[in-house]
This record gives sequence, C-alpha cells and structure tokens, in this order.
Amino acid sequence: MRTAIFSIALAAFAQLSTALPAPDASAAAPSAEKRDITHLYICDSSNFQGRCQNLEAERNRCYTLFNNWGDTVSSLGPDWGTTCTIWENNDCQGRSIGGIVSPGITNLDDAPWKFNDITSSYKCS
Ligand SMILES: [Ca+2]
Repeated sequence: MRTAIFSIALAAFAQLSTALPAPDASAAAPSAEKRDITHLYICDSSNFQGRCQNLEAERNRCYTLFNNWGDTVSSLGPDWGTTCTIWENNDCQGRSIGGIVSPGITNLDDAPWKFNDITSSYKCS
C-alpha cells in the first residue's frame, strides 16, 4: 500500500515537472531588437479622450498612420524617455512638430502647435 501511494506521488511529481515552463534565455538578456521598440499613444480627441491607440514604434523609423488615424489625432504622448516628431503628410513629409516627450501634448489645437487633425506620420527615437 505504501509503495502504491509513493508511486502515485512520484507520477504526479513527474507530470508537474514536465508542465513547468522551460527557462527563457531571452528574458534574462533582452535582444537589441526588443530594446529598440517604443510607443506613441494617440487619441482622436483632446486630453487623451475618444478613440485611442498605443502605437508600437521601432526607433528612428518613419510610420504613416493607417486604420483611419490620418488627420484625426488631437492628443498624443510617447513612452517616458522617448522623443517623437509628427508630420502633416505621409512618409514624414511636410510641416512637423518635433521634441514631443512624455507626458505629451493634451491638445494639438493649442498654440504654438495648431496641429489638430493634421498628423499623418510619425517617428520616435
Ligand atoms: Ca481629432
């Protein structure tokens, strides 16, 4: 009887061991690619209201807004430690506003920006 219980316990332990996740090497040493990703949070209304999305951005890469985000952004802010520039045209062309840092701009309609519903592309570093 004692042997039977021991066997069941051993079997249960073996099953538990195989269920444990394998050590993740990438968690200990994040890759350069992971470190180069930041975010720009955009909203179609001022004060971070309305439709919002936290856009993923690879540093120093230009992104053109899609999903009906073009010419809608009224407030935005990047991750802490990130600086972003926004442009009026696709592919980071035309008039721009640079030096945008956390917590961002609560109303792009305000002076000196006057950039409400204009943003079409962005780049962060
Ligand atoms: Ca808007």
